[in-house]
Amino acid sequence: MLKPRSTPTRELVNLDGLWRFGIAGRVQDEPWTGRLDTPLEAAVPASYNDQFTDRAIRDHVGWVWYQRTVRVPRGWAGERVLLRFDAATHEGRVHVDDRLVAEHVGGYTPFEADITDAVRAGEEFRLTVGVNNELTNVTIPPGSLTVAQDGTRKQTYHHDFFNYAGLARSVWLFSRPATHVEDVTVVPGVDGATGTVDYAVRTSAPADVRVRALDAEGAEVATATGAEGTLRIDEVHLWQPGAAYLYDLVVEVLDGDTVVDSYTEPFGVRTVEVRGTQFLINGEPFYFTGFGKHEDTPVRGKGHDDAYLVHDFQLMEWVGANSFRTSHYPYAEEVLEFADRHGVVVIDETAAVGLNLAVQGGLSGRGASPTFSPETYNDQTQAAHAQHLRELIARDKNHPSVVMWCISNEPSSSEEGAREYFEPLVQLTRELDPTRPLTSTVWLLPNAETDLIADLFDVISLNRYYGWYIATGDLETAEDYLERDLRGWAAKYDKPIFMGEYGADTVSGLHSLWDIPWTEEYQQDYLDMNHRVFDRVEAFVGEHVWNFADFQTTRAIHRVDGNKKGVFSRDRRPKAAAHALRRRWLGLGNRKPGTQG
Ligand code: GCB
Repeated sequence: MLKPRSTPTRELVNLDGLWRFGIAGRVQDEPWTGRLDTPLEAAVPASYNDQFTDRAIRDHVGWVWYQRTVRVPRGWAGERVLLRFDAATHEGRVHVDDRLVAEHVGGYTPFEADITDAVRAGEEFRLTVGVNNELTNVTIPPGSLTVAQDGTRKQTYHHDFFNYAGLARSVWLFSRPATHVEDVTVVPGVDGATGTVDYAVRTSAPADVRVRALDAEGAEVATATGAEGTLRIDEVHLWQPGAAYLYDLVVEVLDGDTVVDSYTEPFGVRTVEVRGTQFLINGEPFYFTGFGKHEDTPVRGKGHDDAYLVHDFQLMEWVGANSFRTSHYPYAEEVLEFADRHGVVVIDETAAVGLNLAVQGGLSGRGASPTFSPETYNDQTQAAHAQHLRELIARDKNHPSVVMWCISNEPSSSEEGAREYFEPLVQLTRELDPTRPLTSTVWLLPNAETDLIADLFDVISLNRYYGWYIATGDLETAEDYLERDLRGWAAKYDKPIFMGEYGADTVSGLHSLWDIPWTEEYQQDYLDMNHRVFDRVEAFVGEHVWNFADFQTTRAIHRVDGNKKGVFSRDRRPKAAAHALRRRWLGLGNRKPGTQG
């Protein structure tokens, strides 16, 4: 789905700001039929949970309502008028005045509604949006929902991060010509010094199409007509990790000589390939350094914030990180665009976190339910996962920063049914995007012998906590376990091995002379131990520390005011480990430590 942009034929109005807000049960029934009966206002974009002092709002399970009035610009008569929600977490229902105009399930991908027939240029309408935060066995991410006899809804989670919800990303009103560009796909390639750009344009109705590639200075470097084709860019300027370069693809829909729609999609020319145990970008071995992140800040929750965006990327550059993973859901599009412009490499992850009842069962002492079964994660879950993959790839396929899809985090990959669940999803992802490698992270228990799905993927991504959850506080034993584990995978598979997560909770400012978990010294020693092992394993292609920053977690997990595995605190101050990582990562030049540049 194309990002709404202002172009010569399209206009855009941002609807962020303060909206009337209330939770179901405290506002009238059918709140879209009139003015929302509430004293509250909530900021958009931001999760609603932490904006208020009321626990009933923070922990609310079910629908909440947002409302504002919107005026359609008077010059839009004759244009199609659309609403676009960058995200409604996890389900959205949109009403224009009394009319339902859109419903969408999935909290981290955008959706739009053509409201032309419901509004008039120059006039106002009432926009009411319901957002539901419930997670069940058939949502992505999944959760468990129980309803008590008195109707109280209780939500439990299969992930540790707080279930921030609401309108955490921007809302837009935009105009589009009736005959327009619906979609653009750009697949770059390299042929010697020439860039090849396969493009495909979908229009809303049969029409002539012209495309022009402009370089960063705006000079036209290639042009073609037709909805599909290949552009050739001589002396191409590659998009490189750490040295971004973007072209623009200007797509025009023509009626004779008249341009009826114009849309500009930025793109980069780079290649990605897995060959043997190497991960190649532009034909060069690439070594990932960086983090698993979260969209998480005080007060805003998962709300997108440009200041944090800039600051987080500054910190990543400062520490020498060349990449990050959008753990555990697709991030705001602004984040990927920023990564595109600044040469930061992204592993783009779906929201499929928690397809794993083995972890929960073990911890609760109730015994594990089977993860994949008609009562638990079933065909409907798989269909929701497939739909999520379609929406993610439709949104992010043209970002040069995205070098790999991570289709799930820590599923129960050694359990019966895992293969049947994942094989069709892997196949679907490869059909949707034949150009990017695929991975899925492996949780701490399956090893090379017990895992049932690793062969389906191109890169083996391991999340390992030896020295934290296993062999806690005993880094010698942890080192031995880790090395044996990694060598097991290296012996079995001729594939790159990547550490998707490794980390130790650390309270900023807590120090000790001794090797004591939770201290800043322990976090450093823990990371050093991991790095010693990584550097001994040849197939190793990168390391993403868990996590970039401390983040808020759900109540039902043993944490001290959130997950403290951040290398930076939640307010982005460096722990000692940040300085140690900086010493290791700066100057690596995207190369594995110890290899020649
Ligand atoms: C994991 C999960 C991540 C958790 C982390 C932890 O394996 O992927 O979401 O936050 O462990 O700190 O326990």
